[in-house]
Amino acid sequence: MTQRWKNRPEGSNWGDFGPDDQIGRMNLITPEARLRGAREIREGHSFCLSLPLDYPGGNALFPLRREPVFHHEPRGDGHNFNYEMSQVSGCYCDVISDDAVTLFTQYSTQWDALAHVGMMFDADGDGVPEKVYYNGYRAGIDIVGPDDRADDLGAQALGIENLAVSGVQGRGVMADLEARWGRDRHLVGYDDLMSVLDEQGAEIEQGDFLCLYTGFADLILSMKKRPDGDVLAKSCPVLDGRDEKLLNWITDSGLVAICADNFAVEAYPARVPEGDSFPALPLHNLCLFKQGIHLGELWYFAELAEFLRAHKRSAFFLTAPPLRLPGSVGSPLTPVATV
Ligand code: UVW
Repeated sequence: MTQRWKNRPEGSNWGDFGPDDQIGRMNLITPEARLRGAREIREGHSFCLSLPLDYPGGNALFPLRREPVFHHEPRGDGHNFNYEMSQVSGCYCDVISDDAVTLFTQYSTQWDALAHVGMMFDADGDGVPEKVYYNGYRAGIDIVGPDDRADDLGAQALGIENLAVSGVQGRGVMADLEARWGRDRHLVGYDDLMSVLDEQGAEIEQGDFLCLYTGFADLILSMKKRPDGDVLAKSCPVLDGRDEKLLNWITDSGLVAICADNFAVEAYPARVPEGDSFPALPLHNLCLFKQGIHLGELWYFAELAEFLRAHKRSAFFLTAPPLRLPGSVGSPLTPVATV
């Protein structure tokens, strides 16, 4: 139990959940918050909130290349696929298939771990900025990359397995941005978001997951694994990470995560890169670095949104654990909504 910082970033909650905390605002998912979510189960229908994990297809969306994008290998070398157990013993009549998958953890429907985005920041107060993550965890010590030449690589702290063991369930609240803007590009700031939530009669309470339906994942599906980056960059409403009022509301709202059906939750790049140093992804900076708010990206909401519209509802019970992948900075997942 040692505090890892002397300087706490302005607008951060570092230390509020303890000096060793690694799950941030997910601490606000209390038994009461889960029960409030469970009370949204009224009809017993459920919806899959994941894209097929071989979507979007290609690399057109990503500022950082994520390769190999998705590689599925039915182990067809005669040992693992359609393997006749009679080869082990003539008495056995079973036939068994195995396979392997290689996938960038942030390629398709995913959670960002708190180890995904940090910042150059002077946490020691010695006047020298260094690479720091949520709650003061350090690059090279806690988040260890190949260049660090250490034995134990990966997120030794803040990895996605911390989220997996916390039990990710609670009340999801949909902000149906697609209903307002369709497939038109629109930068959604605080006033826009509040107006959509008001119109839906939706309210975010402490411990809720905010889910943003923008239509982006539907557009990706329609491109049949050949995503057109230019079209996607000009389509669909997306949060405006430059809007300070929006960022302040996220801080004050008590929400535990923001889950969107687009590739970065916020518009990227947020602004033209010139002048002083600033985060390319200001909403990631607030959420992952300062507040410990997990981000879900490339989720799939079309059928759930249709149901909620038809039933004039906005809330549902959400179950969304990541894979328990030790040391990983993100995870694919298959979230489920129950209504
Ligand atoms: C980046 O593209 C940097 O991150 P994310 O996958 O969180 O959008």
